[in-house]
Amino acid sequence: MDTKFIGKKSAAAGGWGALKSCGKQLLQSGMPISGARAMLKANQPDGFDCPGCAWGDPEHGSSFEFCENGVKAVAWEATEKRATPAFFAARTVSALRQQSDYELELNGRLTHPMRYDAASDRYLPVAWEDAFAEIGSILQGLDNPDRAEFYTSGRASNEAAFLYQLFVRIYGTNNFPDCSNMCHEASGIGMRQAIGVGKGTVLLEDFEQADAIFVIGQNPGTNHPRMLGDLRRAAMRGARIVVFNPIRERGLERFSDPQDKAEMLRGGSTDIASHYLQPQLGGDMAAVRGMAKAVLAAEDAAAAAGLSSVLDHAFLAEHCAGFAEYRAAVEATSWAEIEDQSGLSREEIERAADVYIKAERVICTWAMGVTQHLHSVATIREIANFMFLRGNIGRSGAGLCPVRGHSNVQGDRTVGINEKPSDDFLDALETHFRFTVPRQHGHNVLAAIGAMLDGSAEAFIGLGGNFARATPDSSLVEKALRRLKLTVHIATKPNHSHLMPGDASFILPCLGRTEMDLNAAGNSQLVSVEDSMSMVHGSAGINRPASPHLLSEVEIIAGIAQATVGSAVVDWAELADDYDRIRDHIEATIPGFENYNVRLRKPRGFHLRNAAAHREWETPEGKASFSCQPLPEETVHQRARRGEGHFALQTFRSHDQYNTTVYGLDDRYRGVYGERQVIFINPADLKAMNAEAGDRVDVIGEHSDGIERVAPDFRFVPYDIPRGSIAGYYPELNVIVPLGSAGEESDTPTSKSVMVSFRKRDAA
Ligand SMILES: Nc1nc2c(c(=O)[nH]1)N[C@H]1C(S)=C(S)[C@@H](COP(=O)(O)OP(=O)(O)OC[C@H]3O[C@@H](n4cnc5c(=O)[nH]c(N)nc54)[C@H](O)[C@@H]3O)O[C@H]1N2
Ligand SMILES: Nc1nc2c(c(=O)[nH]1)N[C@H]1C(S)=C(S)[C@@H](COP(=O)(O)OP(=O)(O)OC[C@H]3O[C@@H](n4cnc5c(=O)[nH]c(N)nc54)[C@H](O)[C@@H]3O)O[C@H]1N2
Ligand SMILES: [Mo]
Repeated sequence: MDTKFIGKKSAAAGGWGALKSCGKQLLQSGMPISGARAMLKANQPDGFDCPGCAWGDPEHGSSFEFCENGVKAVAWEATEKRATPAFFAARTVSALRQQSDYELELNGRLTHPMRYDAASDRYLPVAWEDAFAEIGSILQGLDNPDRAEFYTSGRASNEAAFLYQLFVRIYGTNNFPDCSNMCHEASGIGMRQAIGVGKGTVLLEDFEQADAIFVIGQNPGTNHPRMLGDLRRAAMRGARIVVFNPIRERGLERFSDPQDKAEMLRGGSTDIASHYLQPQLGGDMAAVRGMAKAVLAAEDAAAAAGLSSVLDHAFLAEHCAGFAEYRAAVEATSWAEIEDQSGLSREEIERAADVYIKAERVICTWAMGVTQHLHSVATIREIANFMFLRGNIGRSGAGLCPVRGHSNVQGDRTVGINEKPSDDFLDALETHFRFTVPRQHGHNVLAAIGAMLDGSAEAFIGLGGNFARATPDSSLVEKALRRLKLTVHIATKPNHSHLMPGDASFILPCLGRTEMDLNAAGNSQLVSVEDSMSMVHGSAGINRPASPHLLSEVEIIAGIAQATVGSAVVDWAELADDYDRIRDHIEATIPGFENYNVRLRKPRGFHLRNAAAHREWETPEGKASFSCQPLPEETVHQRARRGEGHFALQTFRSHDQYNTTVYGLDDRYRGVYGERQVIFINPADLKAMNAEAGDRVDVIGEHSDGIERVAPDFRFVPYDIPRGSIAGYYPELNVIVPLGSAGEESDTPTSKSVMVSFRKRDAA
């Protein structure tokens, strides 16, 4: 068997490997100088916000915070390669469709607005004004504004996102499918129910004070590398780090900090996790309940022995509702159930609970390993329950920390990208701008796809992103896009969604975050973003734009808006000419943005107040609310065990990708090189199937809806992962993630628990 693609794993995350990879990235980008210049300004007070992730920035941002994947994101945007009109003239759209995600973006930055020409099956250049006029006239011509879908990817700035939602609501719909629907939706919903605020309660400084940090379903070594620095500092001063992850992720085991010269010279590294638990996919609610059970048992034992209590009785009495019911639910959950569903032993869970009990201050962080399951909201409620037991919220060094994905996904929600807007927000828009706002809730991602498939949606506008590849059943979604009257993509680089043109189709190229955005008078415009810690800060690009024909996202939205709804309510051109004016409108309609234009220009920006962090509970009960659900009757992993040859599959990210953007074909931390069509699987499972490393198989979707789903030609990689749970990369595997399986309440595709089987491919 050919297993050349399986190689050595990095000994630790970070280190010289990261530096080497950076150098390579900068060289390949063809723009080392500008790249390096850009790098030095990332996440600095007077530079741009790194488009890599939504981790917070340190107070003293004077020295560059090194981050390999931040460099990749910046270099990827700063490439010298260009997808020009000549490039498009030389290739039909059908031919471009044969390129992989990796190859497509490698073609470089888009330079001109383009319009699809069906006769030649090519994209041809179009004048901005003509594009706006045609888009406006098609949108005006729809019978009903609810027949258009307005997608947002989480890189858009607060200013672009606010202007976009304003335009769309004046147009008359709340159809705002956004990447959040596939990402942290469950976190927002679960936390709003539990603590009244759908955002994390901690600040970066809290990581300096926590005695224990629980990291659940997250791979920061790849996706939030700057978080590793904070975890490492915590580990070095003796804080315990407890990881829940079915896969042994390098960055959570050991990290060598490129900022630490002594460590780099020694070739040393720091152990990150003090406890590494490997649950089955979807087993976290059971695991957390098990820890709660252990905490309650410890409380009983302490009471019997006359020792001081384990629970924070004062917090429970003063701040919480539903504790008695929760205790009963925990008692009703047996250890047998917990062990079977989590895949962890009682002893392991008790050891983790012991860390929790002994720690005065605990932070719990999580990401997609928690949010992309059927029972994600229930799991997040359980995490909150667990944290309430010892009052681990609303005091320093403690709290809940969902680690966001896209660099401004949290800000986009804050400024109104929401298909279910609150009445307060709509009232504020109506009073301030004096137009009748649409009140009916709109479409999220899955509803938008449903509407495209049943013909009730006729237009799709994408503010960034790669809708057709990021969504489940991606081959169906591609077809759905092609049936529309209008598709518009505001983008920086070509991707597969652009190659699914409707009757009229436009690619509108915009400035990236790292590029200078000058207005008519030549003044540099500032945008703003909000990180996972609710810090809002400014961002101004420093690189020369990839093409003189680019417009900023704000200008593009203003152009479409002017052509569609005119300037009766808002003078779009005036707002686009000075983003301070947009911020004045945000300040006037959204709480927390007082004095926005002044505070934004402070070095670290400002913090949006989080009531729960002050122990003010904006829940119906006015308290922190325990939930008392039973565990799911059966998870996909448990069901898979009953089916012959069935497995629970999670789809995650390699070290060389940013969502659907594939930077390269290696996954250094997992020892895979030059290949993305792989399945990580327990060696005992391979043996039981009579299979070996490198064997080729088709992955077959086994969702119970009778639809045949096949991801062809994947190869096995033996890996340290529990038996029955397997893993492979998104977006390639999105063809077998079923649209019909969505999280309860969150409606998020269940991309971390897909039932599959394998079909051997002929050795030929
Ligand atoms: N370089 C880079 N940075 C990124 C991104 C990127 O693609 N590249 N994407 C950005 C975005 S939009 C997001 S949302 C974040 C994503 O950040 P992550 O959530 O870290 O992303 P995933 O790769 O999906 O990793 C999920 C992790 O959860 C684990 N996991 C999966 N299922 C389970 C489970 O049931 N239980 C437990 N306990 N663990 C589980 C997986 O093994 C994996 O380690 O990163 C952001 N930052
Ligand atoms: N199976 C599976 N599916 C998933 C996930 C998973 O873990 N598994 N994760 C989900 C998650 S968490 C998310 S957030 C979504 C991501 O879904 P999206 O946000 O839709 O996808 P991205 O890949 O981030 O978008 C990449 C494209 O954005 C454009 N772009 C880049 N920078 C800019 C910019 O500055 N402005 C504009 N206008 N465009 C820009 C480029 O053209 C690029 O091709 O995918 C989801 N899908
Ligand atoms: Mo995300």
